[in-house]
Formats: sequence, C-alpha cells, structure tokens
Amino acid sequence: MTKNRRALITGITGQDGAYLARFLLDRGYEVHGIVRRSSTETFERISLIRDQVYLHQADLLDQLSLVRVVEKSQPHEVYNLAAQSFVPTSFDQPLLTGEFTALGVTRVLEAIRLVDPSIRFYQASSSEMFGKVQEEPQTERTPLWPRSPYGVAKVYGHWITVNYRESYDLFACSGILFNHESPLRGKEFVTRKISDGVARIKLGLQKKLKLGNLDAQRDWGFAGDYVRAMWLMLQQDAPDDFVIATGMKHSVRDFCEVAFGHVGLTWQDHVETDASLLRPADVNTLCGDPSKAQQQLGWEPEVSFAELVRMMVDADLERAAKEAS
Ligand code: NAP
Ligand code: G4F
Repeated sequence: MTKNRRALITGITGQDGAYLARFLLDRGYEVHGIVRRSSTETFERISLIRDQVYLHQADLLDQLSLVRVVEKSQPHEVYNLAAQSFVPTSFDQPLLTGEFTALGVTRVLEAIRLVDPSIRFYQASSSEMFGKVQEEPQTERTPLWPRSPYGVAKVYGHWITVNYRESYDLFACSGILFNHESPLRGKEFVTRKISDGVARIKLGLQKKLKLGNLDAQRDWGFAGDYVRAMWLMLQQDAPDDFVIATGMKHSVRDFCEVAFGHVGLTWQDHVETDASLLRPADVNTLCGDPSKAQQQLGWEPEVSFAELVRMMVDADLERAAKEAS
C-alpha cells in the first residue's frame, strides 16, 4: 500500500484512465481526475469507482484550468493520458489533434513547473510514432517516422517531455506504449469493433462486419498490464523512457480468426472489406522490444493475445445479450 500519495490523471474517463485509477486506488492513492465539460456525462468507464475519485473540470486547451487543478489537487504524480487518440480522426481534424495531443502536453508540463516542479510526470507516448518502421522490433532508440497527424503530435509530446526533463530537471517519463486493449476499449478501434461485431453477429443482432486493412499487424497487449508499467516508471530513482509491448505481433486477420473462432464462427463468412476504412497512410506493422522495461522495471505482460481476444469477446457477448433481452 502507498499511503498519503495523491495522483492526478488527465483522461480518467478513457480506457487507460479507468484502469489506472482502479490500480492506484488499490494501492491506497488519493486519485484525482480531469474531466472536460460535456452536455452529457461520459463517466461510464469509471462508474464503479465514481465515488472513490475526485473529479475536476478542466481541458487540455485551457492552460489556467490545468494550473488550477494542479494547485487544488496537490498531486505527487501526474499521468497525462488525455489526447485525441483515434488515428483516422487525426486526418480529418489535424489541427485540433495537434492542440490536444501535442500542445496539451506542454500545457500540463507548464502547470507542473509553475505549481510544483517536484511532481512526477508520466506522458502517454505511442508506438504510432514509429509509423513507417525503421527496424524491427522497435526499441527506445529506433528512429521515429510517424504516418499520421496523431503520430506527429505524439512525437512532439514525447520530445517536449524529454526536453522539460533535461531543461528543468523535472521527473518526467515517457512510456512508448504499443497498442493495448480491453473490454473498455472504444468501439471505433479495430479490436473492440471486431469483438463487438462478433458478439452481435453471434446473437443475431448484426449480419456483417466491415473492416479496412486486414493485413495491418500490431503488437497487442492488455491495458490492465500496461497501466502497471506507467506506475512503475514513476517509482524509479531517476526518470527515463520505456517501450511497453509484448514483443509479439498479429494481423487484424489473426484477430478476426481468434475472435470469431471463440464463438464457433468462421470469420470469412461475416467480414467484408470496405475501402472507405483505409487510411491516407497506414502503419503496416508494429512490434516492440520491451527488454528495457523487463530489466529495469521488472515489468512483464500477464495476459496473452488469445486470452485478450477471448476476454473482449466474452465481455461483448454479455453486453449484447443484455441488449438483446
Ligand atoms: P481514450 O480511451 O481515447 O481516452 C482519451 C481520454 O482523453 C478521454 O478521457 C478523453 O475525455 C480525454 N480527452 C480528450 N481530449 C481532451 C481534452 N481536450 N481535455 C481533457 N481531456 C481530454 O484513450 P486511451 O486508449 O485510454 O489512451 C490513453 C492515452 O494513451 C492517450 O493519450 C493515447 O493517445 C495514448 N496511447 C494509447 C494506446 C492504446 O493502445 N490505447 C497506445 C499508445 C498510447 P472524454 O471522455 O471527455 O472524451
Ligand atoms: O485499432 P486501430 O484504430 O489502432 P491504431 O491506429 O494502431 O492506434 C491505436 O494504437 C496506437 C498505438 O500504436 C495508439 F497510440 C492510438 O491512440 C490508438 O490507440 O487500428 C489498428 C489497425 C490499423 O492499421 C487500421 O488500418 O487496424 C486497421 N484496421 C482495419 N480495419 C482498422 C479497421 N482500424 C479501425 N479503427 N477500424 C477498422 O475497421
């Protein structure tokens, strides 16, 4: 148990925010989260812990709101998980993506520098920064070649974190996380789109599932494992950057095969490809080398690819069954 520690999470209503908040509560943290104002609440993922966390209204676009929340919550650790995180949207809204996903990081760092530079900072960097991969597997030293406005914005966020560490001696870490999924994943991402589609097709609520690039390969892990790595980074003696990945890659086609197979269906009978879902530039393959995290953080993923797929399909079957009844 970690007593009397306070953490502030931006993006607490997202997939990772929800898992991280639970993880920190279990360790005795007082957990604060930033939520942005909306005409309807988007707190579904944190509904079970809603009464155990402190929520503050602020926005990555509004510098003063961030300063006020940091002043009010007095955190020892800040986890910057908020971002416009969906790659296709970044092609349609590149400027807004830059404001949230790139400049938003500087705004959080500035708030920390102004209010209390002893606060430890975690930045949610992404394997999407490797884009057109220059070597395989990718490590902390692999050159970056982003392939989307989102990836470009994450490169900015990554380097501004390194820069504030070097310029102002902040305890600022960047986790280069490869794709991680869960039953709480947004439905627009391919894994959840598939698990939800499989469940709905199995229960007769849907007939076909339209997908884009089936050849794309990703290093998919479980979000619950990955938030543990975020926390471990902030418990070290010195700040550093780490690749967090499983070291194994699978294609979208593989994901379909395991997901449909889990409920006794054949994916080829139900999946159709739709050219409108292809991206102007895609990341064809990603596979990370987590050796540094294994050695220095003692971090290992615990959930395998097949277990992850089955966990997501089972959760969606339960949800779809409720909907059907
Ligand atoms: P997510 O589910 O899309 O959650 C994003 C969060 O950011 C939501 O809570 C959202 O709030 C919040 N947000 C967006 N714009 C904001 C703004 N202007 N001000 C305040 N909050 C804002 O993303 P995730 O999968 O949990 O990922 C967490 C972080 O890790 C993101 O930065 C993502 O880019 C990065 N990352 C994710 C992966 C992955 O595979 N999941 C891999 C590498 C890096 P609302 O609920 O109001 O929309
Ligand atoms: O699930 P995706 O949308 O995730 P993507 O683009 O890899 O981004 C996710 O992982 C990043 C880490 O590398 C994060 F930083 C980012 O925030 C996000 O969480 O797409 C995965 C692959 C792509 O190659 C895409 O072209 O799946 C392919 N795909 C094929 N059909 C599809 C679809 N993707 C989506 N979203 N929808 C489809 O129908």
